[in-house]
Amino acid sequence: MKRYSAMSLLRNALSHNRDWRPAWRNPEPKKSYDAIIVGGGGHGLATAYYLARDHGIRNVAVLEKGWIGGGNTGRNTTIVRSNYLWTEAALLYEKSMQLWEGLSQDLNYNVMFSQRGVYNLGHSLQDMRDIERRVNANRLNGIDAEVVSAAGVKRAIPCINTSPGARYPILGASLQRRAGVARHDAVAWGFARAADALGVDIIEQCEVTGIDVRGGQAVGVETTRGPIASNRIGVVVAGHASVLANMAGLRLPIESHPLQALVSEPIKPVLDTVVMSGAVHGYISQSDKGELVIGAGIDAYTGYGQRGSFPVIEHTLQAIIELFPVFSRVRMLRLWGGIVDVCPDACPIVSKTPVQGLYFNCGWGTGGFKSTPGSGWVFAHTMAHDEPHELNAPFSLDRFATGALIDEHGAAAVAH
Ligand code: FAD
Ligand code: PYC
Repeated sequence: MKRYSAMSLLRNALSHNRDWRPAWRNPEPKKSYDAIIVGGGGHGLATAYYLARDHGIRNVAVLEKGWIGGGNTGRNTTIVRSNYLWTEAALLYEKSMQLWEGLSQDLNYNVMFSQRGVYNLGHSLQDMRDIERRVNANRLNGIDAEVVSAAGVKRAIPCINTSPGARYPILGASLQRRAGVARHDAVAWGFARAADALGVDIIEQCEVTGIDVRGGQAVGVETTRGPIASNRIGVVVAGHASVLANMAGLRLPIESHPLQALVSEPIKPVLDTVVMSGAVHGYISQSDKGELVIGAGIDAYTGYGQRGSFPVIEHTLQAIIELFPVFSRVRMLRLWGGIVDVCPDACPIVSKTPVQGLYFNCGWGTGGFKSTPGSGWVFAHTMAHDEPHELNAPFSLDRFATGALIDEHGAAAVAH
């Protein structure tokens, strides 16, 4: 892979970037592929990368209806952590965390993974009991986690309000020090460039409009750029999972909801960690540009609009000001929404389907950015072997028939 030196950057700048090669090609779709990935978000691109790198399946197309990373990947608030309660979920997210820790080196692309820690605040005795239970469960699974007192929270985050007189007093928190944030666009671009270098065709402006199934076997897709054949199709379209499932005659236990986020005007560095509160219901970090990155819960209604309603924004900012009265005069700069795909147990589906050769990876809801590399890694395994990896076997579709649900609502952090 080509590395750019300071001299070559200077040469490119002086030549108005005339000789600068695009980071990935812009190929015409072929008539058929060994594997098709529908959806060019982080998860789809990661799947293509690991299919090519680890399983030698390189004749792969990623079909994206818009531009890569233009879905939830480019709209999320980038919190990465692995402090889930149940062993099945904890191990899956921890696999992802370990991949994050080497990702910039793997991809030769700086994804700006910053392990600045994530605090989950407790505001009642019951919150603190839940926090202790989760910290203990995490440690039993080999995941770093600790309980921090209110005084410890104040020492680490001087501008937070830990007054015992607050409406929701902070009694303590869980802390995962290896958790943090990353640069969302860079994750999509890094996986795209690395997958392209291994021969994967990334095809943007190519919407899948139908899935062809013959005799119970997936044989290809209809797209806005013509039909494309393949007997191995992975669908990774987040908020549109039910729409794609419907094309193959399947129904998924997924609801699609808007989830919003907003950023403030840039201010000087005041917050060098990530703070989340399930009870007050808001979360906040500060970006490298100085903007406060803020979010809360989903909009309760279902829909496909990439925007939400004003009451949720008002509630979100009330929560943040409750925790940080000092931010009450900071002005908000912009807000946006994505469409998240929510499962009844707040856990994903990474699974084979009743249609042979058709695989779905969805249901990550409000928390799938953190799992981008891990999700791609297990999904590539599932598609390559036609069998789930042991890490994603518990996340198969059949859990909704057997009842083996993995309830992670408590760790999902953003209520849904
Ligand atoms: P996407 O990035 O949405 O990719 C799916 C792609 O499929 C899209 O690009 C879309 O255009 C494409 N597509 C859809 N239909 C078709 C079609 N018919 N044909 C071709 N392509 C199609 N998670 C965290 O872990 N931490 C967070 O802090 C966090 N914050 C969030 C904040 C917000 C506001 C939102 C909206 C989400 C947040 N999430 C967070 C969740 C996270 O963003 C998602 O779970 C994750 O990014 C999903 O990645 P993906 O690649 O599956 O989906
Ligand atoms: O899953 O950690 C998370 C998260 C934070 C904000 C949205 N999702």
